[in-house]
Amino acid sequence: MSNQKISELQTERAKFKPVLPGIVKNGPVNVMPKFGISTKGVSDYEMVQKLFPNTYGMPIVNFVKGKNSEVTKKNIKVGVVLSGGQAPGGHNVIAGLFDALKKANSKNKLIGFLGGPSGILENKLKEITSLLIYEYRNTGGFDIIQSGRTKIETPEQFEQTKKNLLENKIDALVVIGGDDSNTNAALLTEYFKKENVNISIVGVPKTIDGDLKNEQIEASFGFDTATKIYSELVGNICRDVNSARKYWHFIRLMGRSASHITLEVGLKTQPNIVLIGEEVLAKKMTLSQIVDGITDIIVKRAEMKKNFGIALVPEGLIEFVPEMKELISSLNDILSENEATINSMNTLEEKKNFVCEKLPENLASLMKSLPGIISSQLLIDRDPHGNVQVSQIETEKLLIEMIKKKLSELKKDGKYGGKFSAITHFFGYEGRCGAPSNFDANYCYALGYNSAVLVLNGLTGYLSSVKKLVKKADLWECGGAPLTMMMTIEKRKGKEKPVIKKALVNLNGLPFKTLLENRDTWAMTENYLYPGPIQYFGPSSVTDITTITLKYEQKE
Ligand code: FBP
Repeated sequence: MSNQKISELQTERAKFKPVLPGIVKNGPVNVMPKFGISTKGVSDYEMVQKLFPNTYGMPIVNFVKGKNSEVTKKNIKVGVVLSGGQAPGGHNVIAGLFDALKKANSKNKLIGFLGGPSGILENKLKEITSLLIYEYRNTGGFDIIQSGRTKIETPEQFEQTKKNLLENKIDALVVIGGDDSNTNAALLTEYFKKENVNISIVGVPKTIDGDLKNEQIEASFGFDTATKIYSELVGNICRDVNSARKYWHFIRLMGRSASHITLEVGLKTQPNIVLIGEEVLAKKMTLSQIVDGITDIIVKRAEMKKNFGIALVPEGLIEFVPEMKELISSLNDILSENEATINSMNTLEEKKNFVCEKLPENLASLMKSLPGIISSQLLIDRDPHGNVQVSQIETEKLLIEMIKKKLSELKKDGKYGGKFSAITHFFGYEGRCGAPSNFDANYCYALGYNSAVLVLNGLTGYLSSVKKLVKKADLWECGGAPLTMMMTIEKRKGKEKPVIKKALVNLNGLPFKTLLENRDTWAMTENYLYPGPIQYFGPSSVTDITTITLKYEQKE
């Protein structure tokens, strides 16, 4: 162990032994894969099938009890890579993977590729040993091997990956990532099949955003811990607001496009306003309609002498406002088609003028009407997958600016007599590396352990799937879901591409319906809830609770 000092909590938390699902708890030798019927994609079936001729249609796998001594005979070397944004519990995925591999055969090896997928391309790696993993069990962060957002998608990158994995004698690669990283894992699997490369690829569903879920994947790991951390912070602000009674707090919450995080935190803390991007899209709301709705609540509360409140704003909101969605999509195309020209420009003003000339008239005037800070933020570099980096766009400031304008108009007309003093927050990075909750510590360990069982059974192109998550951990079910069954076709960087379908907030689902039923009351009252910090020790009613989202979704 290194001499680095660790906190008291870390010392105690290192002793936590994750509970394994009963089905795999006696090791990989005591389970057998049971195959279901063949699967198909989510939509655009023909096109997806055409793009994945060798891997499309594979069956779902469930692990059942059985003797499988073959898995102990092989002596394999597995690579693991952490891809994309951090999410609490990543270290436990690696711990579970490591323990299962060693349980099957002590000669099995686990190799970590450093700094995300670029570690594979640049051949930067280190062996995960029992001494190394010991320090990271039940801790947050991805620092054991770090993460990165490089993607492996071009034929040259596939070739380089093949070369490096073969040279390192890697038998299987476990990709811990979100929808985009697992899309690339699916493409790599297809490439290896085509090239007759005998290396298995297995994915693990990671992202705090909660948008990598479907019938086979009930939750992505990290969502539970991150939302608990944000809920603690929002709850604390609710209490501050109710004590001081003088500010409106606008809190933007991470989550990329989907509003799952905001919805979960909203249900846990019951603030006055909870905006949901998916609702804005469904109702085709304009920015000024959103602003009118918020302003109406501010005015009504002011009439009750309540010049304070809390509004939650999902970071992806801006992408769901139809006019903004159209603007962002046109900007994405212009930026990718004119990358070199735009990069050669020295000032933001120059870039803005350039894109405005290329935009259709209505979008150019929308771009020009936005506050300078927002229009500049819309032009920042896209991520390697071509997505706009919504975490860099301060939507809460845009809303406040527009609300202030509206309130001063109302004041002039004698329709508003209150005071509006707003404070902004952005909670995102605060939650991504938190020490995993008991749920995430167990779930991640199970996902990692299960990914090893998939690999040991020679399966490839699967996402580690651990289900029945509202039950106790020892009752969870384990198996694998083919990556191609999650695929659809979407436009990325101006081109039609196969992608894993992102799960957005279901407006007919119980989590959103619960918000809908309560939000008018929450708007006018101070029915705030204070969830407090994550508890790692104490009664199971507080240490082992899962998210409201998962609980309600499983009820449906
Ligand atoms: P992943 O989809 O890679 O898990 O990322 C999650 C996330 O935290 C988003 O919520 C956020 O928009 C984004 O990462 C921020 O990215 P970065 O870490 O590059 O700033």
